[in-house]
Amino acid sequence: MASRMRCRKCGQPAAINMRRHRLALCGNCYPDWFRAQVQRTIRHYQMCGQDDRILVAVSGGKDSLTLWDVLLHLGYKAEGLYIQLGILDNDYSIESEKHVAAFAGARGASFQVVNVKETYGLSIPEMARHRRRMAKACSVCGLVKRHIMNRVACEGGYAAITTGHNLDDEAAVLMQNTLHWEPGYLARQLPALPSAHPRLARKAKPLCMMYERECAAYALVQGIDYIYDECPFAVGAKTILYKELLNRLERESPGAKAQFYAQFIRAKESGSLCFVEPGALLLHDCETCGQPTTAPGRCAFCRLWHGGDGSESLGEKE
Ligand code: Q46
Ligand code: ZN
Repeated sequence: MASRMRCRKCGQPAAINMRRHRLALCGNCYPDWFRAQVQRTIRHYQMCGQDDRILVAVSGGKDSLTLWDVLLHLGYKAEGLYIQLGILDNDYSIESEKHVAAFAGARGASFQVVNVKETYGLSIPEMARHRRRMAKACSVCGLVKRHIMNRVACEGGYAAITTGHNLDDEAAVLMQNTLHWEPGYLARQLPALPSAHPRLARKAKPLCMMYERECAAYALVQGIDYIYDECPFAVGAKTILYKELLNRLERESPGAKAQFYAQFIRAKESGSLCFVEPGALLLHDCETCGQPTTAPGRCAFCRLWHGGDGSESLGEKE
């Protein structure tokens, strides 16, 4: 934050100084600037049209609520999807759901909740405990969330599902995937992922060009009441280390993070960087749920529940 600097637009004391843009703005002028940046990203990557119904995956954290707030201000028909994961440490899931409900209530925005335990019989920590081969709850959680988001988006006829990933998230994932040379992940890392199948929803990350601190500043000046606690399973995540490394780079060289990510995306757009993902275009219908899957038979989500990959299944509720 910049206490002695003045807002470039109105001359009032600045609330945020963005060294990468050489731009300081006050709390009144900042939200419009932020929204204009996000709108530009949405248009450039053709994430959605002004009349489309969009689903926003919300966790109750600053980024997803910031995204929802921005989309509503920009006039998009943005409806929330909150996935109740059943994470009870520090009442994380209970508190995060309350924040989502309060946010939506204050803005008259509509949202739906999918409660994982009520729908499938086990919460995410319970699934992770049953499934010892998957060491981390995050592996199960990511799989379950992707499945639910896609199902809700397709069944509800939404034009796209949007998530609150910011530039720091994307740059950290890019660093991780580059250090481990993961061509499949690098191929799919895009601001907007078009649908490759009628039952695969379009995915978009409208905040992907905004720094995490810029999103936090937006939430602050807009008075968005988000959950400060991180998910307890996020502790020790590798991406946190990559974020720290990138922030060190950023301190030495303002704009370095943005350059790293944006140049990667530009190189892919221009065709100068191209990853060939074997079999990527060949999608099969899961024999159990019908969602697209890269291998014939059951999708990864259905294998988790009903078996089919030689490992213990979690059983069925329905
Ligand atoms: S919610 Fe789920 Fe994250 Fe928590 S359990 Fe891991 S993946 S850290 S985005
Ligand atoms: Zn399936």
